[in-house]
Amino acid sequence: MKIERIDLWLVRLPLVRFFETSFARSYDRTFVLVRVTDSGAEGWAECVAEENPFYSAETTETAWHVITRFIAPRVLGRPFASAGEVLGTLDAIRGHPMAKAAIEMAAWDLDARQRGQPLWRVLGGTGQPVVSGVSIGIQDSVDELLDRVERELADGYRRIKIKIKPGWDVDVVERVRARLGPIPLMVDANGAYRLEDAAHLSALDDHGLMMIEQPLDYDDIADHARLQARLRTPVCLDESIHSARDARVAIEAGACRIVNIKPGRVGGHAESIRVHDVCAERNVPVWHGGMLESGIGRAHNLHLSTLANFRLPGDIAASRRYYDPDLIDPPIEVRPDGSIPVPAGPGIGVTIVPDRIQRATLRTETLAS
Ligand code: OSB
Ligand code: MG
Repeated sequence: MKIERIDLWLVRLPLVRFFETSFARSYDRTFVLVRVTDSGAEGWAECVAEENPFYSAETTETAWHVITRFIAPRVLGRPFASAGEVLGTLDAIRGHPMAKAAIEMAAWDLDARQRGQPLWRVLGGTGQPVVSGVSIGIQDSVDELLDRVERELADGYRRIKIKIKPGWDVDVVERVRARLGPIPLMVDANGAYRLEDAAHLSALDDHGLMMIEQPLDYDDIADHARLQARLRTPVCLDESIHSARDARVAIEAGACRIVNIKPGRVGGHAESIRVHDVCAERNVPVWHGGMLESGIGRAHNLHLSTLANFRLPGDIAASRRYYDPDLIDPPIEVRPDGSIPVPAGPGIGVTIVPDRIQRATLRTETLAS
């Protein structure tokens, strides 16, 4: 495989409904779309960096800059035996995992298509349908949230995650339990708490949550270990894990009992597999997170989610929760049993609609060897 050309699109899609976390409310999603080409064969991926540096330090603009100035010159025209070699050629570039992952994941799609294989097969997955949960943002009222939780369960989703922040946490969980009983439920704080909040957070222990995701700061592991020692609820790390080494260090420190994998956050599929394996060796379950991806990123996530240690429902979900229309047709759909079939066919296996990309495009750039 050789990447002869890279095309970038900066696109903006309206969200079907706003999405609110502890750090921001968004009404649309702006992201960088990537296509890599080798003698007519294509590979596609999207960069999960957001327009603002609130989830992580990267933004759409830093990703564009790093891809065009530093990543493209290192990968264009270079022969790769497989896409698994791409990330290693970028070692001189510190950080910027989302920018690296965008190119690396597009290379995996290209590699799989050239081999005539579905992506899950080259990643080492099973290709079995993926059990899906949903992530429900902070709402204007608890009643609104309860209605949404009910609707998602009726659609078949097998686990509910609600976003929390100070002032929207223990009471909200209590009301969800009071109305809906022992549903598979978890919470995600996106780093909104401090270790001093441990006593308050321990009230969550009475509610049988599957986990609390990223309660403390985005770059913290040590205080998560102190917090986990004080909670019965398993801590899951998202923002804090950027590599297999981070996962190993966090597990050894007792900072988490579950790990969220997002390939964009760790530099792509190859590093995701290493995170997956580090966790599997230590009997720590992983699950697949989401970054409000279009169908292109969502398809990548589905294929990766079929590796054996993805033992808990992921934040994958159907296209129509996010974009209508999606950039792919047919869209990703969830079955009544809450599972999502993995697209068949070579690579990510979805059909991209060029017109829809065109309509969403703010800027493009082409890089060639
Ligand atoms: O923390 O998992 C997160 C969305 C954007 C940024 C961070 C997160 C999220 C989600 C949504 O929780 C997951 C999804 O449905 O794509
Ligand atoms: Mg999260």
